[in-house]
Amino acid sequence: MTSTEAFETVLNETAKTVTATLKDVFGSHRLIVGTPHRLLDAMRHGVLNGGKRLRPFLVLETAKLFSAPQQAAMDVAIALECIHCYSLIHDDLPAMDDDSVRRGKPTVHKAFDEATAVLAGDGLLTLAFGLIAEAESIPPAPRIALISALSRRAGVAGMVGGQMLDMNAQDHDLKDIEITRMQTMKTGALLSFACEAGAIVGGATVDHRNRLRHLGEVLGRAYQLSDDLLDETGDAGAMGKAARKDRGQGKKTMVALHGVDWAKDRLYDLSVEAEELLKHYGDQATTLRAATRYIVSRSH
Ligand code: GRG
Repeated sequence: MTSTEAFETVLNETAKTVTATLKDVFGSHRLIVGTPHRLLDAMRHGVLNGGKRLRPFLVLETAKLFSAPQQAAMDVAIALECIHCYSLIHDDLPAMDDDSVRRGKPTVHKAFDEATAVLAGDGLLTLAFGLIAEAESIPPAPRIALISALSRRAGVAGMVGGQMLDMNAQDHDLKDIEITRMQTMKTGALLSFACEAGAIVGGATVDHRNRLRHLGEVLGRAYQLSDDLLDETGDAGAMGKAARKDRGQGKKTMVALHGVDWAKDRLYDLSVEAEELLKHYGDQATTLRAATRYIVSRSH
């Protein structure tokens, strides 16, 4: 078994636990009472449809560095996955990326309709903040810190703003620095929240919070770069080679701008930067090191 395969096994195990917890949340009294059936079904479709659960995994693993209570870490991990799934539902809409398949299944607007998909995304976004606000596993001060950090990272100066920059970029060429900014906001912001959240629930110092936020940013850049490399070179993964290449056509990416070899060198630089940050945590960070290698190597 290669180290990537070993890591995928660990990631899959975590994904199963996260999905089981999400099933509990979406079958709970809190959601069933008062939510229109069709809306709840659409939200379930957008959340319980597979997915690697990478963001929850990062919350849970970084929380372990500080021996944070597992329930507290899981509560944040679930909220973050709700936000990620909302972003995918909206990203797939005809007004945005116009995709009909997500995680191997029909997108929410295909399985339901566009208005329901918009509302399902809205429902998941607002639910996420409610789940953290009501999480009794987390004391009030870190709860507020989490809500504040998540609102910044998921919002207009984070993921939503990054998506706006991406939409604006459809009709004109972007410079290197503009692509980096857009991707840091669109993809990096939630990953940086995931890593920092572990430090927040673990009651860690500001230095740890900053370091782990930085780690998340580095992982976000690496994740986006490897995703763009997969689009450029095509890959016979879940999506299939032709679909991958087709999806990558005309996209404003660093790989399109600088080429495949440049991107591979940059991925190596990012893995070194992540290793440096993880050195502070010694053997406790073994799984996070494996996560870094997985993110960097999934495109080659
Ligand atoms: C609509 C506000 C709004 C934001 C959309 C998530 C997003 C922002 C856009 C997705 C665009 C994209 C292809 C980004 C690259 C990173 C990536 C591959 C995200 C998909 O996340 P994964 O790989 O997916 O973690 P799973 O399905 O495993 O959860």
